Parts: sequence; C-alpha cells; structure tokens
Amino acid sequence: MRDDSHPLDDPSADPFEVAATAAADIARLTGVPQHDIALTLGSGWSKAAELIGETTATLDATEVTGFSKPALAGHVGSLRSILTPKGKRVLVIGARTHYYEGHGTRRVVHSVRTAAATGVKTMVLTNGAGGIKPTWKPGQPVLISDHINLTADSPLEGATFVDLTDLYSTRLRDVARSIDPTLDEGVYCQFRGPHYETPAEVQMAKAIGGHIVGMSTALEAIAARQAGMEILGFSLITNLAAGIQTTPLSHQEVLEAGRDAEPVISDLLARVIGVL
Ligand code: 8IG
Repeated sequence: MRDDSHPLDDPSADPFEVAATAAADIARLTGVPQHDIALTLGSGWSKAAELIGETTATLDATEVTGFSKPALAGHVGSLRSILTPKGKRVLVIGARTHYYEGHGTRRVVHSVRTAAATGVKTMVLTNGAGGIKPTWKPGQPVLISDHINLTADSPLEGATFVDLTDLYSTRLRDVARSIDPTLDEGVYCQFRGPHYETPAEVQMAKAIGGHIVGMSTALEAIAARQAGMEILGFSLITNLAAGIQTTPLSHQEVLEAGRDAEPVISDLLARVIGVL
C-alpha cells in the first residue's frame, strides 16, 4: 500500500469492515476489549478528557486503521481510553475528519462507526459552532435538539432508509439538564464549509428553524443512529453567526472563545459523562 493510500478510498471496501478492523486495533493497542461511551471532541472541548477519569491509553490516530491526522490547528489527532470512577470505559476521539476536507462521508463517519464496533452504546458529539439565538453569548454551551443537514450528502449508501426521529436523545438531554438546568438547546444546521455563512445564509438557517450553524456533527449523528447508538450533542457557541454579530468572524476569535470557555464546559461535560 502506498503511504498516502486510504482503506476507505477504495470504493469496493466495506466501511463497516474497515471500522471493525479499527476497533480491533483499538482493543489491541489499549488493552480494552470493549468501550461503553464515545466522546468526539470539537473546538473548545478538549480539556474534558482530563476530567472524565483516568487515561489508561493514548493512541496516535495514525496507529488506527482508517484514521487520519486532523487538518486543523486546535484539533488533536489522538484517541484515548479513559476509565471513569464508575468503571465505564470512554473512548475519546480527538481526531475528527471534517466534510470540508473533501475525502467523502465514509471518512467523516469512520470514527463513529469505529466507536460502535468497539461496543459503544452512547455517542457524545461535541463541536464549536456559531449561534443564531440573539440571547446566546460566545463561550456558552448548548444542547443540540435536532439538526438540518445542508450538506446535500449522507453517510448512508444505497437504499438505507434510517429513521431520524429523536436523533439527539430526549432522555440524554434531560440527563444533561439534571447536571446544568440552565442549558439551552437548539437545532444544528450543518453547512459544508469551510467558509463561514453569509449573513443571508444565516437568515435562511434561522427561517427554516435553525439556531446553531456548524460544519460537523449532523453527518456523524446520522451514522451513529444507523449504528444503533444513543446520541448526545453539545455545541459550544464560540461566535454569533455572521450578521447576528456585527463584526467579521475570525478563526482566531473562535479559538480564543474556546480557550476561555474550556474549563467551564469541560467540567460540565465530565460531570454529564460521569452520570451516563
Ligand atoms: I467554531 O459561524 C464555528 N464553526 N458553519 N458557522 C459555521 N461553522 C462554524 C461557525 C459558524 N463557528
């Protein structure tokens, strides 16, 4: 195999078999045969890993079949196995592949399918995103209540008619609010990116029922549902969406909002995972 070849780029490959191979890699390299919960870390959420429990293994993403290094500063390319005080095994995925990287949906949802193949039943998806509700402030975490997929793509192939009702589990949102009753929630709109929206596109997202704009998560949630996992989604509002805030958006601002919010939201996330 050439160095830059990728098992999921072969159209004849079965993505579920590649995920099973990745899960076997994780079991072998971590010494943990099965995981219970998976957590994908988006911008601003990385510090949560330290608070969840004891990290018993850290893997470079490149050691696991089908994973690649993230294309982006502020994202970490590692996988960790964490043992919680209650004895649950958490697989922390710090190596998200974004749709805008242009490698197709199979690579975008590989981590989710791998998590399912390791035995995970609860998938926690986090991201940094833009906020449309004018009452929201940068640095505020919100629950995802539903999504609108504006990528015009799907991670499912063929005649796979998967139901997406209650995709972001009402039960798990209630669990999160039992830890922080002030948590607001909203509908996540996934755009293709990598550019941010125009103010007119943000108004469109608002008009069709969106509250959060981002570039990940919806495609991952679809694959997680297909795999039968229960899903909890969190967005860190790092910026108000274009036109909602009057100043231009900058990636720098996004990283700074993430850094400032990190201790608070990481503590929240760790406490939620502690009761799952
Ligand atoms: I962080 O305003 C972050 N990610 N689409 N729009 C979109 N993605 C984002 C934004 C935003 N902020």
